[in-house]
Amino acid sequence: MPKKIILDCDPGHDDAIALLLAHGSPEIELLAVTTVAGNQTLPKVTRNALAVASVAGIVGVPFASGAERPLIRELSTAPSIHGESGLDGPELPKPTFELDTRHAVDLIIDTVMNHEHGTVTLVATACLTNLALAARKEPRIVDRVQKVVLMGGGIHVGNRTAVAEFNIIVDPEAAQIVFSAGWSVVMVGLDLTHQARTTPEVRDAIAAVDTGPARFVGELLKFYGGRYKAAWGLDAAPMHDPCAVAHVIDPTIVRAVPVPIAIETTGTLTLGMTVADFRTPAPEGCPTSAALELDFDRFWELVVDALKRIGDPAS
Ligand code: PIR
Ligand code: CA
Repeated sequence: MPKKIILDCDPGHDDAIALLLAHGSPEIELLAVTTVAGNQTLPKVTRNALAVASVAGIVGVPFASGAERPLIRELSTAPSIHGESGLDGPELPKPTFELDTRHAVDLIIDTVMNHEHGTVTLVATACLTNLALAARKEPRIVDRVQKVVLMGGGIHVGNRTAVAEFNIIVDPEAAQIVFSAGWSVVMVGLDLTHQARTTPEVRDAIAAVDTGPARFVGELLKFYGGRYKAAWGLDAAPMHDPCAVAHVIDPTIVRAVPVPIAIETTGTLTLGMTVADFRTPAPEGCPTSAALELDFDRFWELVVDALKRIGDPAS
């Protein structure tokens, strides 16, 4: 049985690839896609999600837009990595369908409530505003979802500050709600995603797929890689968001260990830090876990195979 997921995202180059991976993987049934302001403003990331849907030939999946700003703080975006559009590089095709008329929070709630108990996984690759609002608006979803798998945080390293990762620090109060709600949370943070480097061999393997969507990914990687090189001096950019989808596909590829994790919401130097407590073995039933170890070859094989399966939807 494929895993049913809702993807909450802010495309975003790596979000776009996460969406392609989910769509092109038989292990995943994509129930809905929701957007939240983060990498860029809400109208931009929503348009980008629809553009990726049209590149990938996704049809019959509801897309809805959600929170346009964090719960309490001002929105801070990431144009230095993702550009002014949020998805700079390739030409973005026109959407082929319209947004669902519901707010993302209502689409998440309806989708979870309309599926059997314990069958829906929430995959979040952006800040956690929509998930926090959904958990507050309809608390029954907390028990009902199978788990939350999110790209965010980092135990040993940050990217927005020395200790905080972008998706968490943009809306730390939302992250605190999500991490402490009681549902099972798998944190796929920078400890893991910094191992998923887009090496020249990986770029060649994607180029060899030689389809419209694969060329689209190639152009995304060119822009994103260039920005990572300029900002971080890296020759092979880390590919964050698809790692969360890969964990759902096969948890032996993105391996997580149970550990209590709390979110810092008041620190002056540590705001947005994901504080993991490794002092003692995790207590029985610990709801949070952290992904620490990536099977690099099998991860990229998933991405390449998904692109092969997607083929050329336009032709
Ligand atoms: C933000 C991101 C990626 C790189 C930087 N420097 C900033 C976005 C990605 O979309 C991913 O979800 C997460 N936020 C990584 O921090
Ligand atoms: Ca993202």
